[in-house]
Amino acid sequence: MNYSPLQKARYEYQPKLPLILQNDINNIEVCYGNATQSVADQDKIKEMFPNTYGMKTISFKKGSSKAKKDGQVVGVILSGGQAPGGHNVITGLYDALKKSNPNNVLLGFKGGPSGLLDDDYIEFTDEFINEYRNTGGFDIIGSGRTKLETVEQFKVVAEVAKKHSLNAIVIIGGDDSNTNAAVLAEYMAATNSGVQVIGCPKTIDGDLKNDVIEVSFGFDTACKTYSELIGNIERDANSAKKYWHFIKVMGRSASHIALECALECQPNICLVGEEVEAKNQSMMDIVKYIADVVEARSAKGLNYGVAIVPEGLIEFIPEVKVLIAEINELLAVHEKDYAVLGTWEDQFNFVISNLTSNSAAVFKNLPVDIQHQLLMDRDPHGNVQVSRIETEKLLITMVAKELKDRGSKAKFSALNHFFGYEGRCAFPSNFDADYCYSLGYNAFLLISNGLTGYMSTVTNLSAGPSNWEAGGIPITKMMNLERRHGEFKPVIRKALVELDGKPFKYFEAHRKEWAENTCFTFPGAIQYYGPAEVCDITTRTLAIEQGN
Ligand code: FBP
Repeated sequence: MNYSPLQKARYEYQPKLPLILQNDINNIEVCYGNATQSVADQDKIKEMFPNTYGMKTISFKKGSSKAKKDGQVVGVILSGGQAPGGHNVITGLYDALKKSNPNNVLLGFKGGPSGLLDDDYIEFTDEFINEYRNTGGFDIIGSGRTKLETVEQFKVVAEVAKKHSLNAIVIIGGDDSNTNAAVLAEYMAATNSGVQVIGCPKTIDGDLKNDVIEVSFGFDTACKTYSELIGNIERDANSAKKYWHFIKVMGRSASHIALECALECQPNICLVGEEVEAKNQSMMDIVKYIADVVEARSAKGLNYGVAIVPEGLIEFIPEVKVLIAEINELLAVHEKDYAVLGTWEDQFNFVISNLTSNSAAVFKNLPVDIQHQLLMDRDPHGNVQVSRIETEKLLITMVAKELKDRGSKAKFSALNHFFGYEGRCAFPSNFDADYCYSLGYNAFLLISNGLTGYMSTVTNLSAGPSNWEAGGIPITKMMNLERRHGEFKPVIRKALVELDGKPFKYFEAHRKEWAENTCFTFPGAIQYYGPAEVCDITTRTLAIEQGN
């Protein structure tokens, strides 16, 4: 294999650990904090997780370790969408495990949760793992979106674990995948299988977040990658002065990525799904707002601009949200009836006749492409696949029509972009390389201390690795009940953009100025080498949240 100069250089990078994890593993002592409760639906979640509910928070201090260091056989999976840094979680876990005892074993199950069901695995060796240090992607073992939820599946996992004498499984994933981790941990505890389950918080979307998970890994690198591209487009727009660029960025539900890119690039418009929902803004309200900005800039001779559109916006627009919920329910309940419909006309009529009159009217008014996209298969967790709905094109069409209806003289020549997959496998930024390595290393400490049903946590993240703190949080603490596939299920609550949070408030205070004038900022490409204030900075969101 040929390596790029950067890949060769990144192999030499030594990720930084929090000070506590730099101690000899024998000198790291586990500390138990307060007992926890789920964020909502406490009684029901407690009933569903009798063995893993209410556990204490975990931190570590220098002291004498009672951890089990030998005979550790750990399995690991990558689950869900790719996020930069996943390889470093595995290398951190591997290094801690081998440091503890070189005879300890790490198995990587391939292709996500299905690797555990199919017993498709590799045993990591130094030679193999070294090829993946500090690199992007999930290709070390691959990923997948299979949901582990049935007792039959758990039994298979337990058999596979028994076959390999696994004492722990680490699930590296987002909110849905860590929901899988919690359910699996409960099953393993209830059946006295002796298998511990530990989660690691991954997702570029940044919506796996709470008081102890300050950010999910991959968010930093993905946002920096998108922001570089958005900044470049801003400079192009400012040079040519003839196009409006509508840029959809990933983030299946929450608008954290869009907001972070806006904070980094200061575009003319950034829509925030959570605000749209809170203010009950209809599709036409959004279109009118954009048209107003286009006209205001045009009046100053600025017939160009950049608008950031979060991928999840469509699900926050009240009338579309109701429509999607009705379609989800319909497709879940009438799955078989719908599957046999052969033509688009039959599908269209079936959907229209089963929707409420309001939703049927909304559906009929959407362009045919969007209608098709709203009916596409759900992902295995029951989510509509928003990355495949072309909201940015829909907005361009509707804004152009609105300007025409107004008899506007504004020139509106618009181009659409979608930045999604290109951000998910970049070489992890120094922040993500360090954070992920620490999460993996820390996961081993949770395992060796006999814990299960926990998520690995590293906190105080804007203060630099030497000030980071390591620990664990019970996954059930983050759970509530949500409607999925037509039933209520226990899931980790998604962290949406908080409209009274400091990052949104900062954006809100500046957006008028950014809309009417041209205040673009150009973050440039991720820098891996050079001054710390360029290379080691984290996101604006985290910096603003933590007052740095
Ligand atoms: P995860 O939540 O699994 O990390 O995935 C996030 C994401 O990148 C979303 O931003 C996007 O909507 C989705 O994955 C795309 O999924 P797929 O890779 O299956 O097309």
